[in-house]
Formats: sequence, structure tokens, C-alpha cells
Amino acid sequence: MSLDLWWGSGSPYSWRALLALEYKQLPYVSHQVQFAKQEHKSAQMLSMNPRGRVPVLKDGEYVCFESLAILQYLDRKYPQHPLFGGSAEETGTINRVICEYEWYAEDHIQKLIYAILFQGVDGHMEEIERAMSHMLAEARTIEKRLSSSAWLVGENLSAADIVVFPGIQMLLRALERREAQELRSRLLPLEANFPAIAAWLKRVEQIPGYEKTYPPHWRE
Ligand SMILES: N[C@@H](CCC(=O)N[C@@H](CS)C(=O)NCC(=O)O)C(=O)O
Repeated sequence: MSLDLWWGSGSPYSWRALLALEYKQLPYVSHQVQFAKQEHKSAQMLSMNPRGRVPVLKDGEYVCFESLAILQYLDRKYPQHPLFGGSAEETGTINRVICEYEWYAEDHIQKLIYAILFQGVDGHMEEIERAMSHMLAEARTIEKRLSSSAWLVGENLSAADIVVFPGIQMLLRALERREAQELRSRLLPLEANFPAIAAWLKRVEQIPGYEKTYPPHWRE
């Protein structure tokens, strides 16, 4: 086995791949690409992923990109510490929760992050309000699931937790910005408004190797 992962700091999709590798306790060579230097668009990167995006996983001669595909590949190839459940029903539910997140929550989370970090909230309040209310509805669904279970699906961490976790962390980080002052109070403090999500975030942070997955530039 010779695993290589190319990833970028602060990329939620890269974070998924890093979490999966650490959770499965697989040894890998880590290649952090610098977005600012356009390293993800180098000839070497484009030869592996013509879209010039990270994460990219290489296992021997096999190359895989798209974070969800990487999780599925790793789970099939290296079944220890399974990510997609132990039964057909669990696999179905894990994939369902992932699809629900990607279809009904992710777009709104991205819209909020983009508005706060890049576009600015002034003049865009109507679309931000819309994204906020969709995001809050999805957060309530997730809160409900986590109120009766430690993990999003089943008895253990799964791909569902790994897919959802980085998106929520990105949003929480964006909400720390001064520009997000008004929006912040709808979600925060998380411990008061969404206590089960707050406890779950701490649980994910306990997985061995978590520290190695934390976006390095967030520590600066
Ligand atoms: N659907 C892809 C998304 C990958 C993606 O968009 N990665 C971003 C970083 S978060 C990227 O590499 N962006 C560089 C670019 O678009 O130029 C996945 O799940 O892996």
C-alpha cells in the first residue's frame, strides 16, 4: 500500500479525505498544496485531476478525486474501521444522510460562507436570509438526529459524520468574522441553540489523528 493525498488547508472536501485516512489509521504521504501559489493547477495536479481541484488520492497507480469517491474507495479497499456501515440498511441510511446534506444544506452553507468571506453581506440580505433559514431548518434536522444518537447514523462514526463535519466547521469559522455579527446570533452559542450538534463536534474532534486534519492556517 502506498497512499498519497494532495489537499488544501481550509478545503472542506480535503478535510473529509484527511479525516477518513486518520479514522481508518492508514499511513499516507501528505502533500499540502498552496492555493495562493496555484499549486493545485500545476501540470502534475492536472494530470491527476483535470479539474484542478483537491483532494486527490493516489494509491499506487490508481488515482481518485472527488471527496465522496475517495471515501468510498478507501472503505472498499481498506475495510477496517468502516465508514459506510455494517449492514445494507446502515449503508443505505449513511448514503441517504449524505445526499440530504449535499442536496438540502451544503449549497446554503456555501452561500453564507461566500457572502461573509468574499461578497460582503451588505446589499445581499434577502438571499442571505433565505440561505440562513434553509440552513437553520437543516441544522434542526441534524440536531434531532444527534439528540438520540452519538453519531449521525449507527453506533460509530461514519462517512455521514465525515461529510457533514467540515462544512459546519467552515460555517462556524466564517460566523466568527465581524461582518457576520448579525447572523451569528441565529446559530450561536451552539451549546445553547444546538446542544447535540455542539457535543457531536467535540466527539468528532476526539478521533485519533484529528489534530493532523485541522486546517493549518486556522491556527495562525
Ligand atoms: N466536489 C469536489 C469539490 C472539490 C473542490 O471544489 N475543492 C476546492 C477546494 S474546497 C478546490 O480545489 N478549488 C480549487 C479551484 O476551484 O480552483 C469534492 O468533493 O472533492
